Amino acid sequence: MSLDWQQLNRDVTALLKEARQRVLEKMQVPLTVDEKTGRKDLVTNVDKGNEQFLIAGIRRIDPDAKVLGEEGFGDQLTDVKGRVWIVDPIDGTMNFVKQQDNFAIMIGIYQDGVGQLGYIYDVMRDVLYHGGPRLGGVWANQKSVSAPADLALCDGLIGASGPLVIHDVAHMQAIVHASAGMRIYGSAGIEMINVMLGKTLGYISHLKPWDFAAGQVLLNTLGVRVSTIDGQPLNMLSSNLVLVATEKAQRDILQIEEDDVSL
Ligand code: 2AM
Ligand code: CA
Ligand code: CA
Ligand code: CA
Repeated sequence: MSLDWQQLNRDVTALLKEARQRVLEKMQVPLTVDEKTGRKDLVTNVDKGNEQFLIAGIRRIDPDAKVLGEEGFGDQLTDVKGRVWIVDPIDGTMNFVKQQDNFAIMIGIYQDGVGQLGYIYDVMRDVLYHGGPRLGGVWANQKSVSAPADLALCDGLIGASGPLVIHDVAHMQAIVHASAGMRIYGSAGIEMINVMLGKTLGYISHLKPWDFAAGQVLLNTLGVRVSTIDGQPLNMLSSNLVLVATEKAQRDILQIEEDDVSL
């Protein structure tokens, strides 16, 4: 049951590099785009093909593990016992379709619900963010990433999903108002990279496990808090209103939630 995590990391890195090449090749021909729940929730042939490719690779690397994939090619999970790989084959599908940029391939590896390794691959910039407790740090390709500054909410930019702000869910407008400004990138993976790099101090969005699994491992390794909007641990099998924030900004945002202030 003892696993060589360094070897596993090399295998996952090789798998992701190959996945990226395949995605770039498929981008040369017209995409097949379908709606999932509506016109703003898309899936393409590349999302599906890449998930199948990644899961086949994961089965070779770690045959005993369970796999949860957004597009449904993995296992049906009822619990998070044992080793669980969580896969988002294309994060930011709308960006992928409309911009051919600002999307990511993501994998999170958990053991009994505890994050072990995370991978967020910024495909167009060719930067693979990877790390976690099993590697003792976070890297952007070969370069070590250091912990972002612990900024208070008023001292930095906050990432958000558009609908939350428009509908003012969970005091989003008050939070944005208290920050230095809001940014919307349209990909949970790219948003979490920005927090890791200190470009934003946080990110708030309604997310599924495959949207936050990789980022949670990487961010926690850098001392960034990942919780529900109420400061509770995330449920790894359902949707969560996710709050990513530096320690100080998390405290500020939880205070706004508690005070129930509005603009
Ligand atoms: P996806 O592209 O993998 O679906 C867009 O704001 C971000 O939120 C993306 O990271 C997107 O992931 C995620 N997201 C989660 N649920 C979504 C939904 N129902 N529709 C569109 N994007 C969603
Ligand atoms: Ca999707
Ligand atoms: Ca996603
Ligand atoms: Ca996706």
